[in-house]
Amino acid sequence: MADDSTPPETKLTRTKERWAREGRFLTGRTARPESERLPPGQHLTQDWPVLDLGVTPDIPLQRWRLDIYGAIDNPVFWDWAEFMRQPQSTVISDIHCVTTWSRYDNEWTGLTTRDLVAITQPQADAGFVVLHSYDGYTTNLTLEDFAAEDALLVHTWARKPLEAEHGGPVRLVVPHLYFWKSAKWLQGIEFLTKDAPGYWEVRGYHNRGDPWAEQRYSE
Ligand SMILES: Nc1nc2c(c(=O)[nH]1)N[C@H]1C(S)=C(S)[C@@H](COP(=O)(O)O)O[C@H]1N2
Ligand SMILES: [Mo]
Repeated sequence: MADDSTPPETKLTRTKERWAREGRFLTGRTARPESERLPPGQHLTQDWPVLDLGVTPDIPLQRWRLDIYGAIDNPVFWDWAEFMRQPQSTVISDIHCVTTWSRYDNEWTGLTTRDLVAITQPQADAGFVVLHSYDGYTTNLTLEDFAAEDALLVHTWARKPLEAEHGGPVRLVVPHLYFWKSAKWLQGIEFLTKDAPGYWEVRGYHNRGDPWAEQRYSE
């Protein structure tokens, strides 16, 4: 369950913190999405690696809840049936992970963040969003990045229920940023008037994470 305790360190989280200190994988090149599909320093993979803090929360659908709250006019606290009654969209997009793998043409189905914003009505001074996950993970986005046209809360991948190892029952997908911004096992979405850096953002990773600008690490 999500709580306020810091998730445990593992070999992988320690390695990734070291990469941030060393500036690992930075190429110094830049590329434009229009001219090249693969961002600088990335390589293509056909399979779909699993990356997380090392714990896969088990969330039966009858216990699953999504809390959406903070600087919004219409907070919602959905159970599974209510969440599934929201508007449904399907988007195909590419994944770019900061550990340098990319995966093309993933078919995602769920509630777009645009529809979510229309439902919850962020207040005029709400410029930031923090995602809270069932494993204790957090990550932050500007409201603008969160509400990107192709971002969505996903329950279905390639027409099958999203597997637990990839963040099921529900994860966020924000395709235009490195994949650490796409929180798995989503439990809460908090709208804020001030930015609040999340798990990786306070451990050497970039606050925004644009793969085309190679925003891997914080300065
Ligand atoms: N809740 C949660 N979400 C998370 C993470 C995590 O540890 N916990 N890891 C992030 C990172 S670093 C990556 S690269 C992607 C990996 O998603 P995947 O395992 O489906 O490939 O999930 C992101 N979302
Ligand atoms: Mo990652």
